[in-house]
Amino acid sequence: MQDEEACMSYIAHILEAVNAQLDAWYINDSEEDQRLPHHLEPKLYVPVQKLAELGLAHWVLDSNNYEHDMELRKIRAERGYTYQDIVDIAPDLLPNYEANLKNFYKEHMHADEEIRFILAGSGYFDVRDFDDRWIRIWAKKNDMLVVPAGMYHRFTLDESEYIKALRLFKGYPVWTPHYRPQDEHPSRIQQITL
Ligand code: KMT
Repeated sequence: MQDEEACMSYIAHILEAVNAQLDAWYINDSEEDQRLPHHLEPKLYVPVQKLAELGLAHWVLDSNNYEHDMELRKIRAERGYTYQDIVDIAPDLLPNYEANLKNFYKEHMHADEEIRFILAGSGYFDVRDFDDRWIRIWAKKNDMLVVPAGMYHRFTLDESEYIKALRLFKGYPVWTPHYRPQDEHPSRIQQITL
């Protein structure tokens, strides 16, 4: 029975991965609560191919089994992700929650990739397209996302106000945000000359 359940859960995961579409859309510039979806009117969704063209990588993995997941092991080995830790973000879990959420939401880039595997909850990663327009990516449980080095982005919780994510990194982790503008930063120059 247990084997059967495990098998069904595995098949469900494969089907989900095959149909993997990351929910993403262009947003308005309203000053309303950042946790709202901020859709344009009418809504304008962004296909996953467009995200790939921007350099974003995405997988749907099995977060319930991430410690033993072979696909995750393969990605870590191939891309050199040697470090990992877990971050839990919610009003009652994160000290100085409102201030921290504001900081995550300030437009910035990093010198390295930002790799997040969502283990529970959900949140919005906003990234700039090549025309400098914001695309909102709704990252949910089982989504693994790589924001390339040098890409302007920001993060906010959504209305559920909870996310738990595995953070991965190549080597010793450096989380430093470099706030816009960063026109002279080598990672920024490399990103725009892709
Ligand atoms: C971080 O480093 O904690 C973040 O980038 C916030 C988003 S992680 C879901």
